[in-house]
Amino acid sequence: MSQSIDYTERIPNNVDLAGDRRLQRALEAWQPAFLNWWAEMGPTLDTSDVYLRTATAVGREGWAHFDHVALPEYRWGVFLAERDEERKIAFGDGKGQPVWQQVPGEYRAELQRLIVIQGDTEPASVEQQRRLGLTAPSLYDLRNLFQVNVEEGRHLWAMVYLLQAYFGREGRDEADALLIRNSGSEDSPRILGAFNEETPDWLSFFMFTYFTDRDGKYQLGTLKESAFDPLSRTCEFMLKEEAHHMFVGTTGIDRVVKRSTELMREHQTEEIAPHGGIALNVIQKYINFHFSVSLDLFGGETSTNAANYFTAGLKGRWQETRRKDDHLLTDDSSEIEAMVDGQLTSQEVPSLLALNHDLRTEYVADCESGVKRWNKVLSDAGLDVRLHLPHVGFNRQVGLFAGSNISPTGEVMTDEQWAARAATWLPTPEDKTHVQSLMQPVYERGKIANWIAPPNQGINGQPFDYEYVHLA
Ligand code: BYC
Repeated sequence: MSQSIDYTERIPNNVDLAGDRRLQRALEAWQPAFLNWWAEMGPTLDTSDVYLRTATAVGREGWAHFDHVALPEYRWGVFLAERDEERKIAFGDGKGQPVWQQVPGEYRAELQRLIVIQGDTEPASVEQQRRLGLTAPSLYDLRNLFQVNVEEGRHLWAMVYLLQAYFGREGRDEADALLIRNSGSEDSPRILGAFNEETPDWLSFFMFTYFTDRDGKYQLGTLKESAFDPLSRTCEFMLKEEAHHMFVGTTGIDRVVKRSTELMREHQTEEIAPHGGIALNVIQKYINFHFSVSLDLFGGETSTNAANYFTAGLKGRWQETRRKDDHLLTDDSSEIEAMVDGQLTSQEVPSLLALNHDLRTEYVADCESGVKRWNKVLSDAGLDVRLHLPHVGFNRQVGLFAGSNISPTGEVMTDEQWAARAATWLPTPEDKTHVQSLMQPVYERGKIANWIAPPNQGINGQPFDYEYVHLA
């Protein structure tokens, strides 16, 4: 298999699609439905072209090419990381055996389900973000939004390829259904909770790309370990694209915090809303919300689904091969938080049951790195105030904390105490309205909205005032 991508095909790919007529026809039949979906549910802002990167090869070198591209003409396709002929299953019952190139009958339903859930999130995020182009703080940010959107579209292609290539008629039906469910729809919503929330403003977008895309990073990391090799190779390449999405989130929040500190200094007050800024306590509330909603994406802290996926070799742990244990976990136990008689405590459970918790713990540690960065911006500005991640039990709808009232600092609250304090912890309608009021588009080259600082550098070595987007 060659690692370079064939762009002469109707569907660019590095999987020799031309050599499999049946599959090629199935994907070519799905392509117009995808393009219709993009036209109807994709970005609402009309543009002539956008400075985008497109993958040219999946290897370490030279995998991206930058050019101005009309969005509907972006070359979505099917790109898998190179195959490692020697690859062996790293965990579970099949440990040490060769990885699978086909779907074993006994795991068909579970694998299909995992791929459908993963696939469902990708177009969902495009739908959630579709109106953001109307209010971008700069052409640079507008370009980044569209880069994220086209790549999420490609990640949908990645999952649809797997469904159509390996899951027969049911897979084709699931591929169609991925374009029929819609974010926030009453009748056919997206599968996971966070993907039915709105992304109504750019602060939410940066939080989403920081916290929710990072769940994507960790889930893809576990699917990359899968014994089903085509899934593993797909996820490996998706992870490369994902890094930019999280960069958008990390630096986006950096820049909002930086601008807020500037406005605080300039006006000698924390109350910067009247001066067109976003107060630090509002940024903290957005962190609280997006972090807690993203934690729900890990499923329950204890999960027999996760144990079964692991034992079967379908879904591993984050960096499975670097873990120093037996990769079977049948005799291991783990400590997780627990709620007993209304009190927060901890509990020993079999490690196999605690795999969602294990992944979530890795994720939380990674999330801390951004908070550290943003706090450095605050300390560099000579401020004592700090941003924090809330307690993992705060505002949860899924798992063992669902139904409990836990404050950001981890105290268990009564319903009355919660109701009295919730507005200080989560964005209120007033906070959202104010943030929304700041969302005025700035489409002049080199200009930036008042509520956010410009980036330290542009994209692909271009200056900040580059023509990243030509509007229609
Ligand atoms: N919402 O055993 P449990 C991304 C269901 S993001 C609604 O505790 P499990 C991206 C669950 O389905 C990454 N339902 O959980 C980011 C189960 O239902 P059944 C997406 C939920 O199965 C930004 C029941 O509750 N990828 O890529 O161990 C932009 C009990 O579940 C939720 C994946 O998630 C929820 N939040 O774990 C673009 C990877 N949580 O079986 C893209 C694939 C749980 O009783 N998915 N439920 O009917 C999985 O690995 C797992 O399905 C989950 C859940 C981690 C999601």
